[in-house]
Amino acid sequence: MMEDRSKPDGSSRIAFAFGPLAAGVLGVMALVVALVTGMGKSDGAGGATVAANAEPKTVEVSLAEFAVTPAKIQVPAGTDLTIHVMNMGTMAHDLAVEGGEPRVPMLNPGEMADLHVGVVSKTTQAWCTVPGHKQLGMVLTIEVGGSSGTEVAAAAPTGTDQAVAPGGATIDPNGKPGPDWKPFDPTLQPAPGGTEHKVELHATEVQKEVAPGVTQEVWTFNGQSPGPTLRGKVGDVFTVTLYNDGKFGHSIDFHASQTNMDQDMRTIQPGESLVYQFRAEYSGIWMYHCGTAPILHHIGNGMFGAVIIDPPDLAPVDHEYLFVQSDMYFGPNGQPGDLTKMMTAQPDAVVFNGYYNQYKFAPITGIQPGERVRIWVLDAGPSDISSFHIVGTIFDTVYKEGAYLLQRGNALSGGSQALDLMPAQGGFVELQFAKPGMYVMVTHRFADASRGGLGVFQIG
Ligand SMILES: [Cu+2]
Repeated sequence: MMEDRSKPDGSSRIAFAFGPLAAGVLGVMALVVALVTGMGKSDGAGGATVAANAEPKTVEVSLAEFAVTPAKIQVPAGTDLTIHVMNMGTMAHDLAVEGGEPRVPMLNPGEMADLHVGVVSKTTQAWCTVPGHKQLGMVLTIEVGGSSGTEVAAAAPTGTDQAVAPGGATIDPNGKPGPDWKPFDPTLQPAPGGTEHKVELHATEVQKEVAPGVTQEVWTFNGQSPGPTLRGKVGDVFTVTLYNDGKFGHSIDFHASQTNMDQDMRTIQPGESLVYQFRAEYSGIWMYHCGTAPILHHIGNGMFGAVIIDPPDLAPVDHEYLFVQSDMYFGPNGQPGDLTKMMTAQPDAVVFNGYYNQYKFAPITGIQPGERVRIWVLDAGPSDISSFHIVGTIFDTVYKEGAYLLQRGNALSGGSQALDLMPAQGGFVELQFAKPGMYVMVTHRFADASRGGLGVFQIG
């Protein structure tokens, strides 16, 4: 043991170092033995009152991705229960009894703490409060019953039966964006000069309006979703410093790079930083995203963005835009998205650049008929597809996943009506608007257009 951080309220958190062998042994101990031991009558812990005749017991449980082991403990009514909690996982976890208290602090891998539940009189639950971890199965049932105090060997939790309350925030169908809302500027800036790009990204969780009447805790890079766009040319070197300014572990995965995931893409805890350097070897529009488990939750909550590496000899155009499509699964207002919904891939909203019907509320203007327009599209998912189309136009140039499907001026080329993208795919289209007036852009997967995947170009 390296350190004993006893706290005045009687709870303690102990950090200990152990090698892989010891970790394995401890893990097996936690799984197989799951100790139930009688301990001293009064441990002086704060919280619940200890009845004079309460039988004290200490039960050992371990936390890992994504389970509490054992998943169920059984104690006789009236037991003065203490849970010895060990984090045997590779991420930070905690454990809080239903209602939020009592709880143990966030434990880093290898740390342990005692959770004094107090006298238990009815069946209750405790779970890890890191968003998404409960839904993935990190729930402990404390069952009151029997008289022996024996532990029930628990089956592995499935996760899917630990559904959160149904529902979540709902969009006001006749609503408008709130007074503080600002549309996400879809204008794409040209690549900055030079061949080396230094970028700072800060992982943060922020409150953000994402639809009329819906504010979510959006997980972001630099407070925005999609995150900042990085742009350069083949051969350029990007040196990205990722700072974790958030509450939870986060990481970053650049699809534009080729590297090992255990180093550059490792999860860093709040307060930590890492440097991720890569040389762009291929052109294209590349997704980047947080890769911390559960990845579905981190992407679904907004942690994605685009890296654009211009193809050689990219022709100049009059206007260039970027639309990142993503699917959203609302939690209650002010909360992160609902991981259980994400696992069913039935979104509440499908959005361009992070807001429901964003460019219907704030149409894109400033384009004249006949001007060349290039539109980059990235499907960030996490799960939905895209069929990008602009009503009343034909694309004369289409570039998808590193290759031109069509190129203007090629006498053998026809035209294109939609750019189809799977999650994590991207490309661009080029077009000219024929006449002044209104042109609607959609994902032609119309169920998604009706869920917010729609915008307007006001031409002329
Ligand atoms: Cu993350």
